[in-house]
Amino acid sequence: VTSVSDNAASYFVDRHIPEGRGDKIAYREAGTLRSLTYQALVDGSERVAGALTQAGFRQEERAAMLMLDTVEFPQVFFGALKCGVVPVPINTLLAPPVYDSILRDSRASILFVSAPLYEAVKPVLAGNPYLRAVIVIGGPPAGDVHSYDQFIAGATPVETRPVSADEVAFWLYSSGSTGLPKGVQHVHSSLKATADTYGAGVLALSEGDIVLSAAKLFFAYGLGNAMTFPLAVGATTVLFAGRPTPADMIATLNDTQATVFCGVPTLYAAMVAEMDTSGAPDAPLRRCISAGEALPEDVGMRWEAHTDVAILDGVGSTEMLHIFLSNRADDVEYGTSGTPVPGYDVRLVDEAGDEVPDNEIGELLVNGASAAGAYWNQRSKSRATFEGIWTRTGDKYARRPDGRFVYCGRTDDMFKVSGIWVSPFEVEQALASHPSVLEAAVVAAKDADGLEKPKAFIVLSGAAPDNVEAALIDHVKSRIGKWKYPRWIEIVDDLPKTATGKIQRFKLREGTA
Ligand code: 3SK
Repeated sequence: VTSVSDNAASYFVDRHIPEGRGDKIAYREAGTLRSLTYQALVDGSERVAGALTQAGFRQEERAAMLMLDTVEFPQVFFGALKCGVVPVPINTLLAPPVYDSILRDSRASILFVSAPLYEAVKPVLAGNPYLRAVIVIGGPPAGDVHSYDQFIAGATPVETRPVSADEVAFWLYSSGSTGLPKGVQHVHSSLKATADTYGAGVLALSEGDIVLSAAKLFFAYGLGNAMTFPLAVGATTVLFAGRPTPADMIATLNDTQATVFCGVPTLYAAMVAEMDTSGAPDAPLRRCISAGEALPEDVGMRWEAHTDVAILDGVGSTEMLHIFLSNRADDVEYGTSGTPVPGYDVRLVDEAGDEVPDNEIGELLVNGASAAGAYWNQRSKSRATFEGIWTRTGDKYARRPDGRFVYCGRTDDMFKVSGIWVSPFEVEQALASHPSVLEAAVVAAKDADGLEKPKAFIVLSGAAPDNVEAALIDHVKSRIGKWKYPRWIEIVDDLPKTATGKIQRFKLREGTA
């Protein structure tokens, strides 16, 4: 059974016109004069749907989106949803080989790319067998590449088409422990499920809110914060397209008078340090949230001392689309991930699958309506993660007798930097491809704020060349992505290994190698 109202675009976009919000600003870009009313979002997304349809793109084909957070992002995302094309937002910080792998894996037939990101993806376009069109946002057309303005110019608008609530709406790519990204498939109803649970129950936005999310729209956390949650209530979202430096975030809070701020621990730590010298923003903040990695207690307390607003730390995943465990505005305990968000059930299990008692560590499993169906074309990984109604998170937690959950690490060696997954294996492979490196091992180490960053142990292939550390850092950035480079490099004679030759990363972590 299909219906127009089951298309997520109907609830998040179209509904605002009969509800009288046509003239209200849905999006405003920080630092530019560009904004988008709810009416312009409806019209723009219908034009994108028309342009896609008239250019021959069909239901279920994938539209890759390598896009900055600008007003075109929601128009392309919902335009695709409206005509049944599946948008695939992609992390904008990756390197060409990873773009190549995602574009091939998804078999995207059209790519929307923001002009400043075009050079990063250009090297992999010519050899791609699936792409039939590349649309550049904010750039002039050249050769086979069309400009966005040109693409939508003559399009006849297409209204939201009926879909089934269970139909795949969009994909997000999530890093895996082998470093190969997996396409996480989400259905139309998942977007509203996160808005009805975390959005309504924890964030509790209202129409008068102005939301600023430092987490970008390509990331599940940012997609909820800056798209579905504000659109669910008819609020206004501020889009910040650049790198969110602490000074820029404070200035943007001031300029836009934002009421809600969504950050990640690394940024909160840097903003707190900035506020120690330059003072707190004077925006009327009423909600601040954090996810991506555990928020250090000290960072939460210092932020609250500066702003008088608590940070609600929570945990979510790309597979569950948004946050399912969180602190609440009237019940914050820093150093914990809080309690299950209403609408989600969680269990902690041991390796045999049996529930563990309070205060014992188990793997966190979660059940909720926003769970993804599967990873695209990855049967065994899908089966290992999506077990009936339960989704395995790979996170180890302990539940305290008061019901709060305390993060205890990962079941694998993965860790997060600024809220985005890093696979040690992937960084090691990038390091090992440098001619000066014989072997490499990477573990998470804590910085001065207690936040995890990659640390590399390197066995050199010969005498150390000058500035080998800087050369290795540049090499990693250019191969796998800008945030994954090792912040510390230690040159060692050999690496600790098991009898079968596996690196014993735990020894490096503990300093017992
Ligand atoms: O990392 C998280 O905690 C998170 C939160 C919301 C959505 C997605 C993710 C990965």
